[in-house]
Amino acid sequence: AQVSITDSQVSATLPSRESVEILLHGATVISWKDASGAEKLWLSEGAVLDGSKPVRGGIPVVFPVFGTAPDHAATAKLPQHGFARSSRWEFLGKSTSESSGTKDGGDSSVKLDFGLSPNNLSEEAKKAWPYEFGLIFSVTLGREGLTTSIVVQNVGESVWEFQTLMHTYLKVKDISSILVSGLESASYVDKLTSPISTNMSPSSGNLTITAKTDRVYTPAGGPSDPVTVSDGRKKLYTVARDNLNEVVIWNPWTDAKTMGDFKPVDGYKQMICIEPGTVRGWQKLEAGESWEGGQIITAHY
Ligand code: TA6
Repeated sequence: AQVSITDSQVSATLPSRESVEILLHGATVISWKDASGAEKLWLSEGAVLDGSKPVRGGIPVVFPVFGTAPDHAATAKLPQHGFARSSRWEFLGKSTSESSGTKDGGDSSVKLDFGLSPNNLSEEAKKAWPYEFGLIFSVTLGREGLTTSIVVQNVGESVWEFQTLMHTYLKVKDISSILVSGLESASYVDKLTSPISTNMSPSSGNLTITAKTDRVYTPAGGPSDPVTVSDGRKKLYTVARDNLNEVVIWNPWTDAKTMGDFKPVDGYKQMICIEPGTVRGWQKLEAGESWEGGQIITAHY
């Protein structure tokens, strides 16, 4: 694999031509292309990439809180979705693997590791969340897909708790023909109702996106049931989870026009956010403990 490192990003390309680009800002994956060069992630044309704000698109890393949690004392003072996506991470290194099956030889996958700890945080973030933590975010580019995983370590003396989520913007041709399956008989929180309601999704049928959608699903099958995004009968993506109990489905629909960095304003027709995470309740970490979770995205086209 070819890996190039600049002051702002790390890029990797496999011998079979798949590629990935990750900004050190937020350890945000901003591009994932298949062997033909087709981009799989949606990135706003108005995305700010200079580190001054979270990236609108790609795969922002959400930690230690999903959304805002005004009634959760430890994270109430943090910005929406926490500080991980707004901090400058360190590139820790790469490792490649060569599966015997590679016909043309060469690496069949490359793993890129990124680290975040308190000394990477702004003073205000450290004051707002004064816990001794370590994060390792890994991006593994393979021939069939992309895996992103996070290891959360409590390197301090006191217990603390967190939420984490991978806020993945998947690229689609036309949202009006998209079907999402794998959420049958899952309970979900609909964030667009007030008061916020908890519902059961139908035991059959696919979810279609025909308006603004913002739902936190907890699939009944546990933290590994895959979610599949199809365009009509054609499978586009399968998103499997590892130790992440929830998956958030979001599309801003015409509210996109209220977000200055969401460009073009009708770009919501070309994206769907499928966001694996652990966001209902809090993961508790005792001193010295660590926790891992991840997503495995397979692109079928
Ligand atoms: O994942 C869905 C969500 O929580 C939505 O409620 C919306 O706020 C979206 O994240 C984007 O949040 P952001 O802070 O990136 O604008």
